[in-house]
Amino acid sequence: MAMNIYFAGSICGGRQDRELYYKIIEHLRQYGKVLTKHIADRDLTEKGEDNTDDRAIHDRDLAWLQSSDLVIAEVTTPSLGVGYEVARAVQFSKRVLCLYRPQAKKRLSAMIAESPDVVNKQYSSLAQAKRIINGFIGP
Ligand code: 6IA
Repeated sequence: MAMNIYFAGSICGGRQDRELYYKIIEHLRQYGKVLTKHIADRDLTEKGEDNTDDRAIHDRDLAWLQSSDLVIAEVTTPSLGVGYEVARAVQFSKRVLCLYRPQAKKRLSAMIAESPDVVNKQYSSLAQAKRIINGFIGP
C-alpha cells in the first residue's frame, strides 16, 4: 500500500519558501501520497480569505496527520502551525523529519532543535534536502 506523507510548511508564518515547498513535495511524491500538496499552492497566501473555516482546516489536517505514515516539516520559516503539527505528530508517535536551512542572525527554536523525538537535519541546497529525505525514508 502507498505511504501517506504529511508535509508541513509555513502559511500564516510567511510564504517566502513556497516554491521550495513545491519542489520538496514533488520529490516526496515518488514515495507515496502527499496529503498536504496545497502547502505549495500559489493561491494560499498568509492572509487567507474571510470565509475560511479554520475549524474545518484544523480538524482535516489533524485527521491527515493521524493517518500519515511519516511527517516531513520544513521549519526554516517560523510557523506556529508547523510547530503545533510537529508536536501533535510526536504525540501520535509519528516519525518526524525537520528540515532547516541555517540563516544569518536567526536560529531554530530550541523546542524543535533539541526535541529528542524528531530527526533534525540542516541543509543548504535542494539537492541536499532530497538526499536527507531519501536517507530518512530509506530504500
Ligand atoms: O501557522 P501557519 O499557518 O504557518 O501553519 C501552517 C501549517 O498549518 C501547515 O503545515 C498546514 O498543514 C496547516 N495550515 C494552516 N493553515 C492552513 C490552511 N489554510 N489550509 C491548510 N492547512 C493549513 C489557511 C488559510 C488562511 C487562514 C491562511
